[in-house]
Amino acid sequence: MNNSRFIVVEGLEGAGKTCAIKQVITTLRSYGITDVVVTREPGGTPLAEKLRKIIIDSAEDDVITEYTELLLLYAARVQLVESVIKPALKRGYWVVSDRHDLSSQAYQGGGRGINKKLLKTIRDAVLGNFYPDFTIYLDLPPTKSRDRVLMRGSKIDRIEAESLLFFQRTRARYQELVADNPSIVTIDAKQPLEQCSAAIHDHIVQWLSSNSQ
Ligand code: Z5A
Repeated sequence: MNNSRFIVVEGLEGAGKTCAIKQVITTLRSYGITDVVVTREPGGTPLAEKLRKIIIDSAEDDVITEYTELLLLYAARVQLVESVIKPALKRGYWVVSDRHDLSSQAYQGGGRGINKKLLKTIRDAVLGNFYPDFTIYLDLPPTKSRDRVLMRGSKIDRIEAESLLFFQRTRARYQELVADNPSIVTIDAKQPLEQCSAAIHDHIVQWLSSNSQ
């Protein structure tokens, strides 16, 4: 039996997921864990990357409905889980993902206001008992998230263009879900990057040691 694990980094845009993933990999490496596959959602396979483009691009002549968005996200997720994540875990690789199902619970459930029961039904139907082993949630107020996205200077995509209220609802749902789940830790993403990285390192170390017994 191998002891590979699935780790997810979550949070609003600009929360620092990219840096957090680098820190996770560095910490795992310091424990001799070097077989690591890094992926992202939506995306991570050729088909899921095509779906990502459809999901985040604006289509003025054919506006994406909330349920279309939701189903596209799950289509991309299932493709990634079945063709990349599960096979990697089976081969003994650790997997680190930039977002996973918690994003749908927060953005589509909180931001869009899609019914929680419906989300759970879809999740359970397509993912069954597949869950991350450990999730790092980077908590950032939407105003700060917006500042960082604007500072980045790149084109604003369809979801990033949503209102501040949308991101407030998304963050509130993240906070609600995190409070309920002991496999998720929260990092204050307002802190300077070095402090975020140190907190991530400490949480991973703690989690690894509590899992090695
Ligand atoms: N989405 C969804 O709705 N439902 C779902 O189920 C899934 C996704 C899976 C694409 O995701 C969109 O899909 C996303 C949610 C939706 N849309 N929105 N809005 P994505 O993960 O690809 O996109 P993103 O969240 O917009 O990525 P991002 O902007 O790259 O976020 P990040 O990786 O967390 O940020 P970063 O690149 O690490 O940092 C951004 C900048 O902030 C950069 O200049 C950093 O240097 C700076 N930064 C980061 N941390 C700090 C700290 N601590 N201090 C100061 N500056 C910092």
